[in-house]
Amino acid sequence: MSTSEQLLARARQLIPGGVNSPVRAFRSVGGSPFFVKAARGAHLITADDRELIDFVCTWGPAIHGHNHPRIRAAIAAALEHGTSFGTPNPAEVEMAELIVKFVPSIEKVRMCNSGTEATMSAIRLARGFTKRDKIIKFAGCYHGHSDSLLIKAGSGALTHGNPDSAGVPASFARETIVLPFNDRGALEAAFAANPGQIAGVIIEAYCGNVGFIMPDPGYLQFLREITTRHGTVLIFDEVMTGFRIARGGVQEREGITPDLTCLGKIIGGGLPVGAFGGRAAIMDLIAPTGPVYQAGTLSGNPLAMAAGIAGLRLLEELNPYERLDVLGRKLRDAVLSACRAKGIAVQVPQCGSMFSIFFTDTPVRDYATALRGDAALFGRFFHACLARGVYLAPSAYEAGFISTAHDGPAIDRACEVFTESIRIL
Ligand code: KE4
Repeated sequence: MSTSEQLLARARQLIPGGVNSPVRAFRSVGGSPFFVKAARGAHLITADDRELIDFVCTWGPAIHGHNHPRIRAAIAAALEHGTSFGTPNPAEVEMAELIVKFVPSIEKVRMCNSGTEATMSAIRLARGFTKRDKIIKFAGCYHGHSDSLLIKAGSGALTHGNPDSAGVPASFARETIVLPFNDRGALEAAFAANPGQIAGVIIEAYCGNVGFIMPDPGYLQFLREITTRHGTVLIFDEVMTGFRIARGGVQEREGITPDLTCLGKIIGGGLPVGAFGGRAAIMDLIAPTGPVYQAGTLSGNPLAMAAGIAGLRLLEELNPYERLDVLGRKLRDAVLSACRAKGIAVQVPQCGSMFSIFFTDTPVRDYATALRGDAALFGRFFHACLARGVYLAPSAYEAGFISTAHDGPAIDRACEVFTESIRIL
């Protein structure tokens, strides 16, 4: 047995599925997950000493590649002074100043410890601000695993075929309206059917949890207009796209100003961090300045702040977004040309360092069209790439991520592997 197999056998005795997050379990692509003992740059090093080119990037945070020396040094320096104080610390102020500087729609921000906490808190805040109960989300969008949002969710929920999780009371689910992405009529109808009742709309403006799906031109502008018209809080869940699609996220690239924004992943530099922020008039309702309670023992802890600050400062210095888009286009073009040569239908939506691969001839613009992709073929493609040293997300319903560390040999080798893997499908 390989080291990974031995570890998995032990893990399965003690941890559900042997994993601490379902998407890691390879359930939709088949086979068994490998264990990783180290990571650096564009590579993972498995427990059996295989080196893999990594396009998961720990599900988004590693935009500078793994174990970047600047981030490592920042954590080490912070560690000299301790790990957590349970009091305000200077790094929290610096982090807040950076977030407000990068994301103009954010006037005030609260740190937490995961994307789930960020979106859960933003929903509660929208309800507290409007004194309404209903929220709108979109099929296939994943906003973490809080009860109100595990309805027709994407990512692992979709991968495992349980987009509506067990254990969520029907009374909770009734307050969540799920609409198709990219469908203006459905939005109009939902607001007409629930006048004065919709507290918030939460959206992944660029979807990254049902594969990668971008909005139709004008859709986000329409969403901003209709939520303003109805006094509904517009929440952009930029946990995945924040600081990745652009310095200021999708909202900067699209010129949209949401009322609240949820963040995570990149702002933690690989350590557990989430955040939510937005208009001061709304944020001031958060305890202790207002009646909407939200809290966290380790929120803003100095180690995670140090890692995140180092990562954001690097983004400020490097401004890598055009370079990342060049790498994304290289990958996209390699897959498109290989599939054309093979006669396989494929869609490769890509923007900057985010992409996904749908084996279908139908342009993918929502949950329904994403499901038309050939997930079994994706599974075969996934394993062909893995056998050749390239690790994609182990699900047809996830996005791929590229880091600045992929520039050079890694991206060239990955394009070769994609081409070879498609040729033998
Ligand atoms: P976390 O609670 O996992 O930190 O964040 C939840 C979340 C919220 N919003 C968006 C847009 C997200 O993509 C996520 C988490 N993304 C998944 C990957 N698709 C995390 C991977 C996992 O669940 O292990």
